[in-house]
Parts: sequence; structure tokens; C-alpha cells
Amino acid sequence: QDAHAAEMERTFIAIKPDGVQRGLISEIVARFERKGFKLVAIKLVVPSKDFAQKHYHDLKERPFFNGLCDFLSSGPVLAMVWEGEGVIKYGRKLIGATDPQKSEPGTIRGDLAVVVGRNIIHGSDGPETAKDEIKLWFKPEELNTCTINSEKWVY
Ligand code: RTP
Repeated sequence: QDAHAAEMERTFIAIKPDGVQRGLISEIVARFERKGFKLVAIKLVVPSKDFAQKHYHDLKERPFFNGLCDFLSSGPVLAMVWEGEGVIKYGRKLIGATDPQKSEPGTIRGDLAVVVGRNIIHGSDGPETAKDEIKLWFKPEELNTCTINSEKWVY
């Protein structure tokens, strides 16, 4: 099982301050959990602005970068690592399009958000970003490897 887990795909998912303040943690965590993905790490943190800038470094040329970093550091963020086959791509599917006006009903943003600046959740957009973001937000010892064992029921 450990060898299996070591190869499993992982993604970084964060509920932004708006999602936390609106009481949407359980609703969002439930969607990933029910799908069959495995929770590997979870913590509530208030990121500093400097940390938010690191997280969003790819967007530093965009006009909304400063406001976005102010927003991410404005309150508690629920940082998580989820694991499972195809979790990076499928996690983005569960989340829905960046702009909630364009996200399909049934997706997290489609069902629970209205505007792009308050789209409640972040998910890594590819394997490299996932690796970098997990490393930025979590220490290796914070990543759980053994307590939840749903694999034999999901795969
Ligand atoms: P995320 O990284 O948060 O999962 O979002 P994403 O990949 O779907 O979208 P991305 O283009 O990476 O943008 C990151 C976040 O920036 C905010 N944003 N604001 N026009 C705007 O005001 C604007 N555009 C993007 C959103 O919060 C988006 O999630």
C-alpha cells in the first residue's frame, strides 16, 4: 500500500478566505471526499501577503495580482492536499471554470460563487504546479501516508 501511495497523484486545493468565512468548508471537503479522493493533509492558515505573492507568482504581471494577494492573505485559508487517480484534472473539474458566471451548475464555483474575485477555491492546474504548491504550503511530515485506507474500496 505504501508503494501504491507513493505513486499516487496529488494536488493542492485551498478554500480561500471567502469560502471559509461563508461556512463552505464542509460542503467543499464533502465533494472531494465523496468522489473517492483521499485527504492527505489539511490545515487552516492565514497566509502573509509575501506568502500569497509566492503562491500566485505566475500571475505577478496581471492587473489583479495585488488585489488577489491582499485577498488571499485577508483571513484563514483551508489548505489541503488530495490524492487519487487523475485528481489534478478532475479536481479542476469539480471546482469549475475560474469565472463562476461561466462555471457549470454542479461544480463548486457554479453552485456556490458569483464573481471571479470571490471564487472561493483554488486548485493546482498541472503536475508541476501541484508539486510546487504542495511544497510551498506543507512540510513533508505534514503529509499523511497511512491512516485513511480507502484504496481497496475505490479502485
Ligand atoms: P486558481 O488558481 O485560484 O485555482 O484559479 P484559476 O487557475 O482558475 O485562475 P487563474 O487564472 O490562475 O487566476 C487565479 C485567481 O485569480 C483571480 N482572478 N481574478 N479578472 C480578475 O479579477 C481575476 N481573474 C482571476 C481568481 O480568484 C482566480 O481564481
